[in-house]
Amino acid sequence: MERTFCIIKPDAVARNLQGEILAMIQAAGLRVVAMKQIRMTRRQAEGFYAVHKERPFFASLTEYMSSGPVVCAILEGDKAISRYRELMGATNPANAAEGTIRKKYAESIEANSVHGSDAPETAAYEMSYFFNALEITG
Ligand code: FUP
Repeated sequence: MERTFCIIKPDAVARNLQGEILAMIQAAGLRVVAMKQIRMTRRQAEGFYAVHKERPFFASLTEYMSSGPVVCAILEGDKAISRYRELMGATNPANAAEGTIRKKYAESIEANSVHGSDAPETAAYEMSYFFNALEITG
């Protein structure tokens, strides 16, 4: 069993798509073991994306991620990290495969509807950034 961290981003929450995206995640066999809807401050978004702070898109990305509410969740399952990445699709929706969340819902490379951890180390950091032990159920 493996856990990964997921965000349903502001563009998707603004379009009331939380339920449809969670349905795709659950249909893929991933289980939700923690979940909440929050709105990040600019500073909190900068901390979350600290790994990208030298990238040209950092300012725009952190402004966007703090522009409205998001749903944060921890997903559990066999090979959860790679299975959820596959379900999300490519970062740029123009390159995302049919049947993926980004192909179906993403608006642009920035407003791309969902986030998912890319490795066990980033998953651990991201889960602990948003959830404490009491908020994670077995
Ligand atoms: P991903 O893991 O698919 O979310 O993609 P990255 O970690 O490469 O990028 C993180 C986020 O930065 C993306 F979800 C959207 C944003 N981004 C841009 O806004 N412009 C880019 O050129 C690349 C990424």
